Amino acid sequence: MSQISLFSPIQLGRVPLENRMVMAPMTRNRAEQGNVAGAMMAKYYRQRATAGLIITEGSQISPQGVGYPATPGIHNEAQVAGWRKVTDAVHDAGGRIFIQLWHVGRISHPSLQPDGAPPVAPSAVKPAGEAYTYEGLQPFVTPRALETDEIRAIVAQYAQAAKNAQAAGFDGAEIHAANGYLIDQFLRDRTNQRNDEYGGSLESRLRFLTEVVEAVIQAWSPGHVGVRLSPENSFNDMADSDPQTTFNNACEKLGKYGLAYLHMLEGEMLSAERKLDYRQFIDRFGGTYMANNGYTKQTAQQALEEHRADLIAFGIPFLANPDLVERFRQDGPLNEADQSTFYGGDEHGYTDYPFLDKAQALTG
Ligand code: 8OZ
Repeated sequence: MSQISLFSPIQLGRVPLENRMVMAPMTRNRAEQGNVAGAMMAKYYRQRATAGLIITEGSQISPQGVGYPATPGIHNEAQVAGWRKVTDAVHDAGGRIFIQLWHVGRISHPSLQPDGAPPVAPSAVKPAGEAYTYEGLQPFVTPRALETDEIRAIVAQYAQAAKNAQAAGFDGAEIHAANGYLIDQFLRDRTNQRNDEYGGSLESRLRFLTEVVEAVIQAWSPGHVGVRLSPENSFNDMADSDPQTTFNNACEKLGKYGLAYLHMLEGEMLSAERKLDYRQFIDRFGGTYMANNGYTKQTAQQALEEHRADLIAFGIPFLANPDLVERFRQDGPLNEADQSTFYGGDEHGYTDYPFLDKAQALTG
């Protein structure tokens, strides 16, 4: 019997992939003026096109969705044209690429918002901590709770962003419902204290997610759409009183749409520990499951063999090793990631990580 390996192909919804190694979405703060993807981003993603699938950094669905400097958007023509350079570069190198659709909700700052307005959220609950702004770190402010009608308008913006992504040449879209951003703020009860149809009961907390999913699959097709969740990640001051139940229900609902995949950030960001029972999430979803967070070649291979995942998303390893697939194939050495160049800056720490094969670096 042939073993499933990281290097075996897989059909991801409507999209065939050459291997099961996914480049995880990572914010790199290198968009150009107007939050437009430029040539430097096209080069970075092209260098990583041997991943079975690339998932881009979060890309805002609206000006209100912005939470960090120099992060790309997908809500106007210039941004679509910018991303077209990226998708062309990746496709030219034989890769596949999904865009991650993002609205940060309360994880923003008036200085990043249209007209200097406060950020929006399900409820007026201020996150602990500080926002990354163009003027440096500044304390978070109390967000404004969205009106019910505004929520419906944001759902429509997700659908439009998916159409824009299609026009930009992406192979699909991942809905970012993880890590304490807007959709996650609706899912978890620390941040959702509403008592309309979008909060109160668990059923109501799940409504915004399911409406966004329904709008996006209608705009594109279920086989081109994935969703990312992070049930126990406390990043961005998040918590839920009963995460196993909340996310069991979310996974069961998501399982009914025939999505391309469910992408799970397991555990706390950058930790190997898992407190929740992910088997319950996998079984309730029932479709293609992409695991993420702290996997090595060995633990990834083991997860595939034990049917704890169908694909593995690698973040920092892909950031620092454009040819991670080849390095894993050869059991080659890995470059070390330079944390000081993760967020913002130029080509340094972005497009200058070396390839094993120096000739490849020149054409990359
Ligand atoms: C780290 C720094 C900035 C943004 C996420 C988009 O957690 C992010 C992010 C992570 O999904």
